[in-house]
Amino acid sequence: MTTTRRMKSLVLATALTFATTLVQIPMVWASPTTAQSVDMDITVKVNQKGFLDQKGKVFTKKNILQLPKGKVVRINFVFDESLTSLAYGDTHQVAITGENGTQESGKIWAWEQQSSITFQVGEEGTKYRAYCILACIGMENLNNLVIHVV
Ligand SMILES: [Cu+2]
Repeated sequence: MTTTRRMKSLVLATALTFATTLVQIPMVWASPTTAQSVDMDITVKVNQKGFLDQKGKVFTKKNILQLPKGKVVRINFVFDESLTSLAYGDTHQVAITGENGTQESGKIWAWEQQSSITFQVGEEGTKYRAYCILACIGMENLNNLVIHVV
């Protein structure tokens, strides 16, 4: 009886530790933004050709994604593969790396077409980089979305 009870509390303690860890990891980056409201929503389409702006124009060195300094932005990554394309069966998952580390979106695919990353933008001149972390068709076009703070 005592052994069973001890076992139960041990299992519970383990489960609690695990649950707490699970909650804490995603909070590291997100913590400054959770209490704040979002200042700006930005849509970035994702397909095998690259990251595209709202009008469907690919982000390049000449078409750079710019974010306003200090604002809390929510970048919504939208699955944009064409139904007729092989890549329609693909899955993307985007990470953004910057001065405070890396934050990941959820997976986006045919049945779950949108996922976002929210963060507070740094000072003017700060740079971030976004890239797909899955092996996908067109991954060579999804490895370096340059984001500048203006
Ligand atoms: Cu991808």
